Amino acid sequence: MSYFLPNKPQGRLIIVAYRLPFKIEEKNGQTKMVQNSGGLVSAVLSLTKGPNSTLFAPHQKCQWIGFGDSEFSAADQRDLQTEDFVAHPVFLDKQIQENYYEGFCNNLLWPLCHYFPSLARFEDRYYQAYHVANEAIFSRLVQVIRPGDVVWVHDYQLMLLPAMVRARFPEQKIGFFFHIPFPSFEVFRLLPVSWRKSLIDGVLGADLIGFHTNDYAEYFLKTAWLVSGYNNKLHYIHIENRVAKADAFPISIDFEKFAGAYSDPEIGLARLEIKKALPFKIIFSVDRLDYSKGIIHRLRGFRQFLHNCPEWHGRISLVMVVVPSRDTIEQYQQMKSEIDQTVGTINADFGSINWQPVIYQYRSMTFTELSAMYTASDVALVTPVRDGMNLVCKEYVASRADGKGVLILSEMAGAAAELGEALIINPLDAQDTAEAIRTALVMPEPEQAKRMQLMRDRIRDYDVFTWTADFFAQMNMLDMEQNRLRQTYLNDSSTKLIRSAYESSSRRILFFDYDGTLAPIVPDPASAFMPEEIKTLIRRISERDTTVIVSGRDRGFLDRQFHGFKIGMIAEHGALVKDLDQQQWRLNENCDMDWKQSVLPILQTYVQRCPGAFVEDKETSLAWHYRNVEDELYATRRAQELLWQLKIYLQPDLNLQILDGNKVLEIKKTDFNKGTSARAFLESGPYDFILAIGDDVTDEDLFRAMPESAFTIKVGDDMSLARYHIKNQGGVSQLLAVLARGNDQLN
Ligand code: GDG
Repeated sequence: MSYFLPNKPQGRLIIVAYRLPFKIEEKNGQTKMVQNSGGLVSAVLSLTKGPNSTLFAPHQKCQWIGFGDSEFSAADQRDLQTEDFVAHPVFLDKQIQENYYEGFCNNLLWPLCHYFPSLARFEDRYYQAYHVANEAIFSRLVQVIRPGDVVWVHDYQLMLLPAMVRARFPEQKIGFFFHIPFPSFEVFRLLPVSWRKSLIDGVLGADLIGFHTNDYAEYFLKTAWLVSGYNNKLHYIHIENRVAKADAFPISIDFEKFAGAYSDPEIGLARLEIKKALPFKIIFSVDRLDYSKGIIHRLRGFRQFLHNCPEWHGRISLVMVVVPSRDTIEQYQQMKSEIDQTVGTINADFGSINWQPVIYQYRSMTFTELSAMYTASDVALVTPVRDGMNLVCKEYVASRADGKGVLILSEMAGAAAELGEALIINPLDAQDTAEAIRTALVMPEPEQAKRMQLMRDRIRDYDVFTWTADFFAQMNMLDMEQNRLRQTYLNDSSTKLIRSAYESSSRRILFFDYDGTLAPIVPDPASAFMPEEIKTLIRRISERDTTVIVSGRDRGFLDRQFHGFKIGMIAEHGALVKDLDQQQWRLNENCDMDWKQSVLPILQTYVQRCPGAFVEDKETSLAWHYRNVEDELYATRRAQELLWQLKIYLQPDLNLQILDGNKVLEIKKTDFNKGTSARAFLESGPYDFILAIGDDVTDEDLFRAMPESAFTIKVGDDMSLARYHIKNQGGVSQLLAVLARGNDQLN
């Protein structure tokens, strides 16, 4: 996989996350920084030191801002650095910390994003503390940041921060990554209106917003639209004068670290010890104590398996390690007692003096122990009821350098989107889990190896280093695209520029789209007429300059609207052309219309399925309009469905194309478009002033066909190739008036 990496490093990398990348240990009265071994830390290191280090200024340590505990407060800032990182700890008042972290983060955002709304607590004091905590981090960042630095904010604890940075430092490059699931709008909307808006607006302060899966990115895009009114196209979101992007970047692991562990002698010894102690099939699970991890459901599935398969009694054990976490919270304590009890009951009901079905440990493991368990076990049971990604399953797969082992994976983990060769289960379904355990235990080794190989290749190709490189490559590309994507609205100075170019030129050509540009969009297309003011202005302009109407309309309609004008016309998206002399229409090609018979019935079906939609049968095309459908969201979905079906259904040799226009899908022959027909007009003379204006997706062909020097203008705020935007159709007449005035002075 190759990525775009810029040659010119700009600034430093500033990571902002809840936790700092190291712990402080005290030895002989001296403080020592011990770097965390987590994936994010080494991934970040690869950005400032490894093959991707050209992304940032050379020889600069990574700056890392996060919350510090009491050990940090005792340390001097000068000591808070290692060879690679400089830590900037932020301290919170104990009460604020509690309301912020235990409260808003873990009693509200965490359960909500993991689809446990009944556990969510909506307290005002939590929200206030969340603000204070984000502001405290921001104040520290202000002391650290320099122009050109890139800020990368992590996770649900800091959703307000990107907007704070954007407001103070509008030009700063900001990335944001959300490590947990982003829920569907139906769940996110449970938050109070002002809270959900500030969270979404907060995140939208970033340039690039990353999620683990495409689903989460889509949920976020929809939420951003419904909560804050920002529309998106192809993952790009238009926010006033800039463009942000939300996309999927599935986090991964340091593949080689886990793959290499298999042949590490110390790990090999530990593996032998395990196999000696448990001389039968081993099923392994490890996770933090959390209701999202599905620990109780896993035990139910295992119990069901023991019930279904007595032949396996005495021949397997489930080694279940639960790592202590948040156990000061009452909910977590209750969950722990429930786990203790369930394990006890299973062992009592099915075990014997010689055999314990569940070996349960409530503790954390060293890396050696963990790798030994990964490589010793026959089956890994990863069954979260919700998980942003889940790295344990990727680590298990990477560790199996021997090609053995079976992964059972919950469909609710983000990782399931990438690891389709695992046995995918619904963790809430005990029978499904039990059946998968049985299948895993009898899976032949060649089958295990085949599945492992495919999953291992995939994780090796997209490891945590590729993940960071991918994120920053996208960030740089977005930076380069900004100018093209940015919506520059026509203002006084650009209008003046156009006017003076107009006045100083001698041979001018102007292209105008009709619907949505010269005439407002109205429910009945037959009554979309130009306001008198616009009609007069166009007449005045066309008397002096070459003026061309470029429309999707049929020729009869255009003839009626521009009767008596000295004007060129392009109808049906370029299929028909009428030159300035107004003599006759020319058909762009020999349009064989037989294809219509096969398309019309599909369009009519969608008229039935989407009340309010209608079909327009034009001379050279068919159009399915949905501008009159009341429920816009529903209509847009139906349009996408129809688009998809047409793409599948239409035979390639029909040479048809589908134009996804403004509330219309139009099907026509491929060999022409608004741009190709406009070019023929352009070639008719050496023009020194060229202007093209339109509102529709099909007008992008027109803009693309224009030379660099042309003034291209998009009506509306959708993404466009045009140089300028005008907010809405109402703004067009002002521009025409300026041109017509220029026109008058020239006359
Ligand atoms: C979030 C999201 C997303 C666990 N116990 C021990 C231990 N671990 C290591 C594992 C693994 C990591 O912790 C846990 O990975 P998860 O993916 O489950 O991550 P979360 O901490 O829940 O955090 C999650 C992740 O962010 C990344 O974006 O995947 O969905 O919730 O690396 O190996 N490591 C050792 N001993 C243990 O006892 N050595």
